[in-house]
Amino acid sequence: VEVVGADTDPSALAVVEQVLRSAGASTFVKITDSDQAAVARERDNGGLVVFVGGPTESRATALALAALRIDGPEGLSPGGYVLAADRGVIALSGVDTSGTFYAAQSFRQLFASGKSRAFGLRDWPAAPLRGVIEGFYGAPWSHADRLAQLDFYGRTKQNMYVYSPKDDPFLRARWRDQYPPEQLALLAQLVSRATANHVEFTYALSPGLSVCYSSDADKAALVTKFQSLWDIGVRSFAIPLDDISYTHWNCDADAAKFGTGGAAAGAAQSFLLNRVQQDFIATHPGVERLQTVPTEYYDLADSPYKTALRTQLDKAVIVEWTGVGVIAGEITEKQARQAKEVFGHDILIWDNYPVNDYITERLLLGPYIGREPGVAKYLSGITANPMVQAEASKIAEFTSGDFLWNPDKYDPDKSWVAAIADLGGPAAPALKVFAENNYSSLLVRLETGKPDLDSPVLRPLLAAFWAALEKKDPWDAAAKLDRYLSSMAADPEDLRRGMAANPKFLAEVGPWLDQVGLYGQAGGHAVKMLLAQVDGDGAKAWAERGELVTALDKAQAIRVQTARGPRNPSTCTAVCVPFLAAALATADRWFGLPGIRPQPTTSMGTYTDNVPARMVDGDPGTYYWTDWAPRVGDTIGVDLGAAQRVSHVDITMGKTTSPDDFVHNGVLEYSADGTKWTAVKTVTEPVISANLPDGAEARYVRVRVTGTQTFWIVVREFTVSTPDS
Ligand code: LOG
Repeated sequence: VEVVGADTDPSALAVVEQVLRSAGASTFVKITDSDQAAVARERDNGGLVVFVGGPTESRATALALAALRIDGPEGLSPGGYVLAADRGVIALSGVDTSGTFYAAQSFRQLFASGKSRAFGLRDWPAAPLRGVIEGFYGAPWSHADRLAQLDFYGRTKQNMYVYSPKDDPFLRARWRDQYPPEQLALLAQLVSRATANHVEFTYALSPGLSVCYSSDADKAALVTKFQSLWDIGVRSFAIPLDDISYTHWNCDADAAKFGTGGAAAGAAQSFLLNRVQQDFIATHPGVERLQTVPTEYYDLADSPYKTALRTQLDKAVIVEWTGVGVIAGEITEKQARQAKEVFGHDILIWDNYPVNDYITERLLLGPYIGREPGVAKYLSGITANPMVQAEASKIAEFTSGDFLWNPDKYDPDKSWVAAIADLGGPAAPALKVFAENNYSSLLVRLETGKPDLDSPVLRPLLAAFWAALEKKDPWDAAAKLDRYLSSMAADPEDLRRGMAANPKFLAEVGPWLDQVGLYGQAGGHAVKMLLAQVDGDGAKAWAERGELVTALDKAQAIRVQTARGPRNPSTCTAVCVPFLAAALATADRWFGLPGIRPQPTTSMGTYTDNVPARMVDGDPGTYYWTDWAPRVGDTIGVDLGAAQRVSHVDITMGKTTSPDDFVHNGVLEYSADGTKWTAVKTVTEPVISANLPDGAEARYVRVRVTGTQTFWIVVREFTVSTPDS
């Protein structure tokens, strides 16, 4: 029996009914809170009575809670709730309808976990705004993706979705254009799905590429566009101004009115936003606060631009900030407080995780880490910017949502395991192996300088294996390692079978999944090859070597089409390829082969299909081409697989049509262990030929960039010679 009020949240009720149905209930009797006699009768009959609705929805729940001597949700922060069960009664009571909806979600989770004892739960979110901003470059999510995401946010108690895909023309390139009716109808569907999930749908319009800030016509165009979305039910709006130039005006009127420079840009933006605030936000009761992304969204350094925003932009506007750095390795409570001060407005974090638009060869499937709890508590909240792969983004989104609800208790590892279980269902073990080898959590980007965190399970297994091999007693360690490598090799089949019900996920991750499988296979052959060598079985070692090379070549030949061009997926990053290269080097020394199969290394991305492998292919006609100008600290080089005597290095950079694409300020250096480096000479020319000191031992040789430059880098060949080669 369900006891509801006239205003009981329908979505909460739907969740409750779904849970009860999955538990075998086939008939529901619904009675309303005004029918107290019926309520009393049903309770006396001994059936399960479920009260749904907090003080604003149903009067009956409060009486039921009182009978159980449990306090109601009054006084909890928005979204808070009480969920209690005892003596045949279950009560779900939110401080608001969202709270009741979250009570229903917790009820679902508790039911799934099989806990059936009496319990009482008081629960509320730490951060007011918790969610996702679809704010990446590249193919926008599909309509079906978005519907699935909105349901997922509801399930994970997140309450915000910002609609801001960079490559949707109606949002940026052609922001003034009105939507055709069929597009508006799709947006209306998203809005109602968001509402059903207690998610605020924010419509974000980015006029910065062409707007004239002082123009009445452009202000009117913004307001007209917003009005068309208001008319289909949108109640939250944003005007992002990130990734535009403020040294350039789109109209002479702006130059005349505001002048030039950062202060002028801040004044111009404040002028326009304040007018939208007055003419649209202030005239639409029931609308949420306007949000913006400033052009300086990535730091805390005060500037003429920030001063202008701080002093001129209406205080009602919420300002988004990515932390220090576009991809912030960590965000501290202190920084959050400073952000509020320097921007002079309430701050919502635009968190660039797990977004992969700048590193399209990777999937970022690790948990959300590196944010102090105070960040969630003292700011308006966080919206995570996800990957172009919507389904695969759910792992990281689950964990950021978890953090935002209760940051003090957040445990990234536990949350991650729960996220895997939620997405993978019965295939969770296979999904875990896959995610472990795409565990590029915060983050590999240059700004952070952090080591790669990929393959946390495989890494120690490999270290133990090498150590055991050294002691000539590799058998136990090999068996453990082989078990894990087998699970990688089987992963494509296991996951495709186990997650067949989620074809979208499988399509998104296909090339990465195939690569994990091939690295698992290649790794298995590497182990067998090295064991055969210990056994002195050359024929077997040779056969395994052949299989290893075949699988490795296949893994490196995989291409995935991305917005930045074709890419070789990067899975098991900085773990699998170095292991396989080291295994080959070890075996080849044993076979007495010349034995250098150098693997290219780089800290930078790849322009189109000019992959790093092309600088070690022996063909000066092909080249590795980075896809951005290097920053100080960037490196390109080779990994020889194992430390060995080296005598000479030849590097040829640049090409006829891009003669300046070489390292203009750098240093050539080598290292046996990847930690201690020895400098050979400075690099200022496109062609380098250098002798290394007598007796030099190296596994790694690289060029490290020491000065800034605007040119990208082309490396045609990077060759290392040994004394006997
Ligand atoms: C963009 C964003 C992009 C992200 C990562 C912001 C505020 N804007 O550098 O659309 O997804 O970086 O590449 C950005 O982060 N600009």
